[in-house]
Amino acid sequence: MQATAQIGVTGLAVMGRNLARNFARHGYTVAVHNRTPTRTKALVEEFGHEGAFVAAETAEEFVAALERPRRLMIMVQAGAATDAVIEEFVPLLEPGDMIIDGGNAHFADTRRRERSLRERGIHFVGAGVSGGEEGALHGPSIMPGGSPESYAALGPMFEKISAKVDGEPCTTHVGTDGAGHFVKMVHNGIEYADMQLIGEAYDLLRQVAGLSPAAIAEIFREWNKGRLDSYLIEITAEVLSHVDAASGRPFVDVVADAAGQKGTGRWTVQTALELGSPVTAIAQATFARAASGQAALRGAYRGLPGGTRWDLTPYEAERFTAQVEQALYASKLIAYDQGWKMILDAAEEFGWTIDLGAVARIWRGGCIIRAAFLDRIRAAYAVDPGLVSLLSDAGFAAEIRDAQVPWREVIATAARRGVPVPAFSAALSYYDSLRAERLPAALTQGQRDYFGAHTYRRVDREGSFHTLWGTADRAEMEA
Ligand code: NBP
Repeated sequence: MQATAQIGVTGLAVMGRNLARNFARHGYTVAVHNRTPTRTKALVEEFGHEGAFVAAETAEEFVAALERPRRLMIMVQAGAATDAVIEEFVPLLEPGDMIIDGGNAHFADTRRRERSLRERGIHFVGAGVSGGEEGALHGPSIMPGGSPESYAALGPMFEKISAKVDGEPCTTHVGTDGAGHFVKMVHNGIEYADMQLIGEAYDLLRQVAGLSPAAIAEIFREWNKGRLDSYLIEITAEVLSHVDAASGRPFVDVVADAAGQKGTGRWTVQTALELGSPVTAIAQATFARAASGQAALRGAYRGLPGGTRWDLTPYEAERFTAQVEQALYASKLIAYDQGWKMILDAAEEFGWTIDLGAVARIWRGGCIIRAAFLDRIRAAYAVDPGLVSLLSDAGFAAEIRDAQVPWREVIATAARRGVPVPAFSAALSYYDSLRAERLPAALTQGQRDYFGAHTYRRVDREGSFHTLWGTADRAEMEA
């Protein structure tokens, strides 16, 4: 077989097939391969007219079809399948060739694979791909990690097939080894938080303001014209205005209220615990999904006393709606700030150089959290690339200042009424914790020293100290 293909895609289920078509539609010759060859045949039969495909039945044919250095993209199930495919192809490759894993790999697996393939002279690029099957076909957000040399060879291709916003591609070289998959994981964690916050805003408007799903859909449409403008707000309005054909009831009322997850939110929280990154809003969003699925536990709690009910007048409902918008925006700002800080913490831990403004740029299109808001984040980093927090930016700080009263009133109302707002509350508590002059962590240190002689530091002197709690005079000694 003649080596004519600039890129090869192996794994032709929904994602791989659509990415292969996207490359072909942009003028690349694409070698295509799948473990089960019927998928390869089906792709070429159905979409062969869209561009230049080279169908390969065997791994050897596939590799032989690729121009050197070879660019081989794997789009198979994450985990063991990805390792199996790597093992199958590596003996057929040469130093300088590139393997791109576009699956949803855990970043630690990507780091392991990159290290092992580097020793064999092969560039391994863990690339987060966001946007689902539609994004894969029409323009995803692509988050590649790996060596700078591999990005030099792959970047122009990714830039062509990715989503574009204001003419700029939604891809960049995120960082070395697992940085791309790490950033994709945090994207999904932020997505969990964003969805949960929107869910809580809906629940408040429904339960406190007494509005119907259709009326709330209209409110979301209005919000989507302002600073909350985003794909998630847009689809929320669509879901809320949908009426179930079979029952004639609002769609949202006929769907079981137990939310699923594929595990990327859980990975974000597990990793955050290891890094010591307090991503509380993301964690609460993940736990909220878990709680929704605890049927027996919910049965045990159902009927226990809750808050006090009272009806709002139309004027009060309108005022409350405006307050919820403020609370949603402020909480969202905090959730994003937590995600960004987690990326900073990981960059320090793993030695990555990550341009946080570029991360905001590549999430403006193609992916699930795409939003006008990300342009603001990008602009904030353009002014100060070293921002420790989004709230160090004057514009965001002013918005959080303006949101203070409504943000707190909404959460207080939710508590009085007994409406659960785990992510709103987590965001506000995070904000209050970090702005506090003194935290009760001092007391925690005292307790730790009392029961475990863990020692403490003092505010007025250098060194580590331990109090002899069991003695009459409780003397302090330097540890
Ligand atoms: P799936 O995750 O459903 O995987 C199916 C593909 O994996 C098929 O091509 C299958 O081959 C192949 N495969 C399996 Br399973 N085990 C294999 C093995 N041992 N050796 C070789 N091939 C094997 O496909 P997908 O939904 O298109 O997703 C592909 C990747 O992209 C996944 O990692 C996914 O997490 C990620 N992703 C998915 C989305 C999405 O919206 N679906 C979004 C972003 C990222 P076969 O045809 O022979 O069974």
